[in-house]
Amino acid sequence: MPSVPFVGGDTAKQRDLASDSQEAGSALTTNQGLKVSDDQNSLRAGPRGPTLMEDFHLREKITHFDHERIPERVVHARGAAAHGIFQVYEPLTDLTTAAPFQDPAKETPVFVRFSTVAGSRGSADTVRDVRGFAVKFYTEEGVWDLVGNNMPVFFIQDAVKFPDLIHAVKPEPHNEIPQAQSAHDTFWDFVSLTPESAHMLMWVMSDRAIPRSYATMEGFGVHTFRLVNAEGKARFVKFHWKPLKGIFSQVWDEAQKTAGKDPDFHRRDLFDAIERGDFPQWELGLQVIEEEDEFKYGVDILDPTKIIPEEMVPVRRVGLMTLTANPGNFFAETEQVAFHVGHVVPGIDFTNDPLLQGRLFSYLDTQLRRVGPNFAELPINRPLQRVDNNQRDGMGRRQINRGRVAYFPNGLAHGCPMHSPEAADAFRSYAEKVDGAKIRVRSDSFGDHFSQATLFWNSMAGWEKDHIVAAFSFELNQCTDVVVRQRVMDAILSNIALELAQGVAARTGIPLPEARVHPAAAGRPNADLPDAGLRVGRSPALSMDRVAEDIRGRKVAVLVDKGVSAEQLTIIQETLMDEEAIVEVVAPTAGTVQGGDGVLVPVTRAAPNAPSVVYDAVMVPGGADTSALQASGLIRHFLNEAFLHGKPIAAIGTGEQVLAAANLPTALKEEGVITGETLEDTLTLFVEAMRRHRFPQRNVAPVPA
Ligand code: HDD
Repeated sequence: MPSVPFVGGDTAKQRDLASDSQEAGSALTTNQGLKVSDDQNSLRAGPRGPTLMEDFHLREKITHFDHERIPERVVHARGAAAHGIFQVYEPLTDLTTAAPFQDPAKETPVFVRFSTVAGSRGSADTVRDVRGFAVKFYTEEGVWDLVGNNMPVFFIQDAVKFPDLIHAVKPEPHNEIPQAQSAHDTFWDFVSLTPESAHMLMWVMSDRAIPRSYATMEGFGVHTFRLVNAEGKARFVKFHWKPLKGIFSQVWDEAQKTAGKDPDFHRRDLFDAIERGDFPQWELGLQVIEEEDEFKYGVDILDPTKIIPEEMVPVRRVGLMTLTANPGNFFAETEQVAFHVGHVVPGIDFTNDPLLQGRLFSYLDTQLRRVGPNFAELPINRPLQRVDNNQRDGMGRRQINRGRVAYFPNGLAHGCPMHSPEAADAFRSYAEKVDGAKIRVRSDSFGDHFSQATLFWNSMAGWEKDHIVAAFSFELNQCTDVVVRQRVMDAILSNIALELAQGVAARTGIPLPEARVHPAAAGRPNADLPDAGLRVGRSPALSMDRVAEDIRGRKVAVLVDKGVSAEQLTIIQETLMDEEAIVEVVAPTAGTVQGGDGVLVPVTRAAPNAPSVVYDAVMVPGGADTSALQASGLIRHFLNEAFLHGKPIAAIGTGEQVLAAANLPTALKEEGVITGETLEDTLTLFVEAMRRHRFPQRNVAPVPA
């Protein structure tokens, strides 16, 4: 499905929110409505005297300020969000009665919040972490929250372990170090004693954990849910979000540097893209499994540490989500939005996945603590339709429920509001038959912790494997406890793939286990489940080794200084902007530079403010003289770093001398360093190279001359 530009106006939710916004140009008042005569001087006894208690305006203003924060989310504190719409391609009435899936003409408003998990609210965007991908659908039958991640599995199989997992990954409690990182002893101590985390560890040590942008991430509902149709027939379903821009990441060194140079990198990218009309889009995909096929795929579909490979159950793309507007107020919308996996609409239901079951408790509980008992009344959380029930009062109540009846059954209010036993659009839980003894036991069918970790490894391209080895090695080299380091090797890595264990051993100095733990001892293969070919195979869908369809939204730095050919620069800008790339002219200093052809060239950003890590590719035009550019240490550093991070680099004519001054090899066309071509050919090759995103074989920066 082609990317569809959004042409509509505000979504129904944005119109709903707009009714709350302040009048423009109004006079400053206190919270009691008094016009304020002076907001810059507090009331005091004489010009040099003490401030008076009586100054109610000062006290009100300061008190409100003192109470401006609410508790940050215990996980997923750092995030950014946007409004948009979802549209289904064709009615899915055979599968579900869920409101967003009935009518292709219907635009369902959504609010989507992306997040990291471990860091606090002020932490950097580009840390190695799972990304939250939470979608609130404002349907005409109520709010549905699909609270997913950018990885399809999770670390643990049972919600009772969640506080332990989070305590282990968060900063260590005695010194609150390190911020937003899993690279420390307590995390690796926990996961090495929790073999069910092996598959998820592969995902978080892959480049999936350092996305280039939110728009280039996949999303997953993780658990198996149910779709229920009007006849009451249920099927199992896994939800996927497929980004139309493709799946692309940074590289680790780049991500770390971006965290310092632009901690708001992802937030800024999302905000800027929406402001310029480059609306991020994802297709919603469904993997639908008939109830009778529940045990057909060699894994327990209730186990959140497993995927059903797309090659076994294809992902059917059923609709398109487009993010069209930024929030008007970060706190009121992005901070106060309250997601809950238990917010579902008729036609969607749960399964007995023990992680999902625990989440069904946790999200409501956390919203009550974080936002308060009336969180659902806040503008960003309230459904589009009227809410009517007998719940009353509590802190921050907005609704004024008139009358004396707040109970059911009642006669005094004619039985209203009444429940709807007959209504087809009322929510009814799927009548799954449940019968079992009360036990604290995990099903044996959850026991195979390694096959899919191996499947993931087998499915990676060579460069992806290199990055995974490097990531495990980096993390373990940050760990100081030798027992922890060795346990990761013995209990986790050596059970996934010998090649992986050997690679990490070589980079960390951790000895390989003397006798490799036999896979059977580590809980595989699982004798209870039919082998559906999954353990030996590959799943190409897991690899990120792909080429983008276009370069829309990619950021190119064009390096210039005095002497640059303004004519070449114009052609470069026009060609790349026709491709909807973003082109910024970067020079050692801000302002303008004198082009070789006498034209003054405006500079977008000065090199100290324009680190190479925030660009996807770099181009150096020629001109009468590039000596000023060659002499700049910042420019040489820029080029070296871009080279190290595998970015497309092109130089035209005398621009090549700048590459030479930076000691870059110039004969590497296959690896995305384009030189020795005409301007036209350079641009064609450059766009092609940008569609490949990165050239990961270049992992060593040349030493600057
Ligand atoms: Fe969670 C937030 C996703 C397991 C408890 N979670 C939160 C958010 C996302 C996820 C996207 C941020 C929502 C937002 O943007 O406001 N969480 C997941 C996924 C999981 C998962 C995909 C596994 C499949 N979570 C999980 C478990 C528990 C929680 C097992 C507890 C038993 N999660 C929470 C929470 C949070 C939360 C404490 C923190 C803030 C919030 O809910 O609103 O309730």
